[in-house]
Amino acid sequence: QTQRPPIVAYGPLNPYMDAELARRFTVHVVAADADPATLPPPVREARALVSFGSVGASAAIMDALPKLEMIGLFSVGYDKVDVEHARAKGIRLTNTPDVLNDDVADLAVGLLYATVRNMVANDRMLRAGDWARGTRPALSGRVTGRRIGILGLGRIGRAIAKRLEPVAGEIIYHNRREAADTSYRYVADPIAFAQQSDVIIVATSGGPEAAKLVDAAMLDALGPDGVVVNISRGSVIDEDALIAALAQGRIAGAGLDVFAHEPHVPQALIAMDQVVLQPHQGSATTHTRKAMADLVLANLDAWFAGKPLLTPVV
Ligand code: 8YV
Repeated sequence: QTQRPPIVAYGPLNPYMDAELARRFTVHVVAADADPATLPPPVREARALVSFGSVGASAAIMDALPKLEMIGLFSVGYDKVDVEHARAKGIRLTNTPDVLNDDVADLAVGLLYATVRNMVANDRMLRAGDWARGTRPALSGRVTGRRIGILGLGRIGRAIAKRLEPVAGEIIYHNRREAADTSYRYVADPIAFAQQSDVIIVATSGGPEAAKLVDAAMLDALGPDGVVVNISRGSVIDEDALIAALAQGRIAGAGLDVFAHEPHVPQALIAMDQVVLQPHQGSATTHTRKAMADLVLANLDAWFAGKPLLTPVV
């Protein structure tokens, strides 16, 4: 039997992934918050690094692993990877696009309905016995007929738009550039986009270009009946501005799967009934997490067999 190549895995990831990695490699599991400078010599032999969205790969971990050839990321988003550093060092990077589109889009649509129809607040009041005691739940807004603004019409944004097409009044989108292959209406100016949207669904990739793209001005343009759903990255929304807009009724509600400082969620959001919160669950189905793991493994297998990477970023 040939020697199994050494790799580092931030983790543990999930049982399936951990077992499949262990069959192929000598795996050094490293805690996400470990100081790369203190990694012992055997770990420094690693030829690949497996990581996930919220940890990514810093310049420091790349520098601490002198034999690192590739990074297999267990997420589509690579905003926590120092991509320029990887490029400069000739380290390849792969992610997991497409396999998670459907489940992330499903969660976005679920969050939209749950938020607009007050489903979670009503569930809480029923469980508390208020309905039985005669409290009449407040009437809610509606989804059907409303103008849906997709912020970031990429792979996931399109999957969301497709699901909402049968019920939306109109679907519009804002990207940095107009997309060639869509009939949805493009709105180039972010404020005009928010003004024309009843609901904004954030589906753009994270990273510095999109940081705090949804700010106080955009929320005010969305207006008091407006709802924000975010399944992308918490960094895309100015979280303090969002909390202020919700608290002052300048927008109606929010459905959030992602936050600026996960797993920390501001107490102000937790206390709000007009907000539906999820602990970053977009891709978190058994089906999709296996598909993501298989894609990471296929990229690693390709690399160590000298074949082209399946889903390269760098
Ligand atoms: C997860 C994600 O956070 O793919 C992404 O960009 O945000 C997620 O699927 C995650 O990295 C899974 O471990």
